[in-house]
Amino acid sequence: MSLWIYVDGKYVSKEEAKISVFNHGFLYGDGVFEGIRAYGGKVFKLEEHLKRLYNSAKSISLEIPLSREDLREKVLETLRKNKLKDAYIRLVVSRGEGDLGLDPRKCPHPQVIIIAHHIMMYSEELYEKGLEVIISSTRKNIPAALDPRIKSLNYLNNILAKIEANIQGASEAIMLNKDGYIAECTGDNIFIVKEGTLITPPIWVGALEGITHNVILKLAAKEGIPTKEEPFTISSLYNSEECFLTGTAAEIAPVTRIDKKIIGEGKVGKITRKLIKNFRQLTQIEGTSIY
Ligand code: PXG
Repeated sequence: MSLWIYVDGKYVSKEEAKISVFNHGFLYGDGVFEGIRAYGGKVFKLEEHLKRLYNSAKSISLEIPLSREDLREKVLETLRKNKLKDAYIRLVVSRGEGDLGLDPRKCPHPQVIIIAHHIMMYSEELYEKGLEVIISSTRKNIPAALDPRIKSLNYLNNILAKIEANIQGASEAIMLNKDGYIAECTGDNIFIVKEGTLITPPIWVGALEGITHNVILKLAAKEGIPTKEEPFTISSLYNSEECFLTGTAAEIAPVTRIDKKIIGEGKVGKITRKLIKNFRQLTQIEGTSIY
């Protein structure tokens, strides 16, 4: 059975889903995107993802050619068309087709693409054992150049960090901001536990305001786990009791080794386990119904 992909108002098969070589998303990384998940027939945090998409688009002066209500409906329709209940949804809005020249005025029709498929970031074994990650030498973009809050199609510095992780045989790369504070990973936010307190870098350090990150802060508060949004350094990270990453694709991924150093007791920590359990429960009960 073919996969149906929404491209500019039409559903086309995976084989037919093509974009122009003059699309500025392709030529210049000029566009925005979202990665969304559906669990058991419900889309998790759909409104939050749509809000972030429209905010990212506004920040780059990109007008999404659909209202938020229409786009929400198209996301749900794409899932129904593909008969999906558990899925990964990639929503891409690019500047659209233009010419060889970066002036966005040459692109009169921004393009909307919705792909709904499956995703598997890490094996179940890695979630049990914990990930081995590295600290990358590639820094985050400074907000004055490209604000990390914008979920744009420009992921090159994150990709460079990911290549460093690949070379070192690690699953992920932690990225620092220009001042050496821990910011986030290539596609995930980061949390540590210190003396029982859950700590995550404030968004201004240079991270995307992760939707999973915000869910975790709320779940921790509900459990009575103290939380703090506070900048921290490499040394604090190495000496943390627990560490985990959060993202729509990775969900909650425990980290047990950083730069070959063992974190805490070298296994998935108690607070991490609790939050994974609560997160999984939440994804099963909350969300926008597809059917
Ligand atoms: N930081 C960055 C740089 C991201 O790209 C997150 C943090 C986590 O945000 P959410 O809202 O997802 O909790 C992201 C999210 C992919 C993929 O295909 C990437 C993300 C999400 C889903 C899929 O690599 N990045």
